[in-house]
Formats: sequence, C-alpha cells, structure tokens
Amino acid sequence: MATVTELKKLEAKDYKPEIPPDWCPGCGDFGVLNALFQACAELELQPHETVIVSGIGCSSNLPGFIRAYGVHSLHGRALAVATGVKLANHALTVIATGGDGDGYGIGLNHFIQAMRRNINVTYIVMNNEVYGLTTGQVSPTSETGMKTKTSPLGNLEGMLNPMALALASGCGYIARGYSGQPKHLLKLYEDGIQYPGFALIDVFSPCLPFNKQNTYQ
Ligand SMILES: Cc1ncc(C[n+]2csc(CCOP(=O)(O)OP(=O)(O)O)c2C)c(N)n1
Ligand code: SF4
Ligand SMILES: [Mg+2]
Repeated sequence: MATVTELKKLEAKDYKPEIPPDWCPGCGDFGVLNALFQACAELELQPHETVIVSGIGCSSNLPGFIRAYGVHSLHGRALAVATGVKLANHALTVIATGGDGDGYGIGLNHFIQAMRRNINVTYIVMNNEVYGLTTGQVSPTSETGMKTKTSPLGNLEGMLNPMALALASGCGYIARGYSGQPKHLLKLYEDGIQYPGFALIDVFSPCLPFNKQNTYQ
C-alpha cells in the first residue's frame, strides 16, 4: 500500500501545463521547454520542490508553461530573485530562465555577480540574438551588421560573447546548446541541474519573425 512519503514517478507529460505556450509557431523556445520537461522527469524533480524564475521577454514567459513553482519577475532581475529563493530554501531546485536581452543586457550585472557568488542555480538563456517580445530591436548578442526595424542600416556594435564572459567570471559549468537538438540539450540540462554551483546553459533558439539572420538553417 502506498504511503504519503512515496511520490509518483513523473513523466515528461506531467510537467506540461493546462494552457499551452503562446509563442509564435516555430519559435525555438518550444524546443527549450520540451527538453526541460524531459530533464525534470529524468531527474525526478518534484514540481513542489522546483522553482522556475524568469525576467521579462518571450522566453521569460516560460515559468507559466511548466508545472512547477514559478516567479515571473522584473526585466533583468531573474537571477537576483533566483538567488533569494535558493538562499531561503537550499532544498529547492532553482532554475532561472530568460532571454539574451534580459540576461546579457539589462541583467548583465546580476549575471556576473551570480557567477562570482557561485549560487547553486541553473540558468537557461534562450539566445535568439534579438529582443523578440518588443518586436525586434538588437540585443547584446546580435551580430554586427544585423538589420532590424530600429537599426535599418545594420547593427553598429560588436557582439557580447556570454561564454567567454562566463569563463572569465569563474562560472564552473558553461554549456551551449541548440533548441533544434533536444537530446544534446537534455544532457546539458541534466548535467547543469546536477552541478553543485552556478550553471550557464546558453541555447540558440531561433526567433522566426525578428531574426532573419540566425535561423534553423
Ligand atoms: C525595465 C524595462 N525595460 C524595458 C522593458 C521592455 N522589454 C520587455 S522584454 C524586452 C527585451 C526582451 O528580450 P529578450 O530577453 O532577448 O527576450 P525574447 O523576447 O527575445 O525572448 C524589453 C526591452 C521592460 N519590460 N522593462
Ligand atoms: S517573437 Fe520570436 S521569441 Fe517571441 S514568441 Fe515569436 S518567435 Fe518566439
Ligand atoms: Mg532575445
């Protein structure tokens, strides 16, 4: 007979929400989320012991699309909130999610400080190299020369390299995946979530309407 301490073995489908994501059809963030359902199931993360924290952006809507505790916080402040959650209860698995604009632009200082402090948080960045939610302005990871509505003559600025920055900031787990390669992504998630410190997983995640340069092709 089952006792109250025995928890059900969850499958990927058990983390799916009642309301599906409202991302554009074909958005790379679907692949990022699907691999996360799989990782949660493989690692047997219980939804009541898991907290997903985000900032603002299309990608930052992710906590609303997974069955776990979630905080949809302020633009660029996901890691500050995630740090607070982890410090308040070390037993929780804390995963921060967001975009390149959120994490590498407005939230850049928090990103560096979180790596320096080595708080046990896994940070998944959906790097579409553009501001998707606000309909396509350049972000710190946009390629030089990339044309958008607000940079019709092409992006004048150089690209930020988050992997090199993470290495220089003392981050102990640095990985890059692609939303079109779910098996590889699953492995990165599993290793990152189990890593006992700050883990960065930067995921190339195409934005079809606003980044015509970095596509699935
Ligand atoms: C303080 C503040 N400044 C600006 C905005 C407007 N804003 C919302 S999302 C966003 C950029 C999001 O880009 P990214 O993090 O790359 O997410 P994506 O939509 O591409 O997934 C901006 C500038 C805001 N919500 N709050
Ligand atoms: S605008 Fe881009 S990032 Fe936002 S949901 Fe659509 S495809 Fe995804
Ligand atoms: Mg973006």
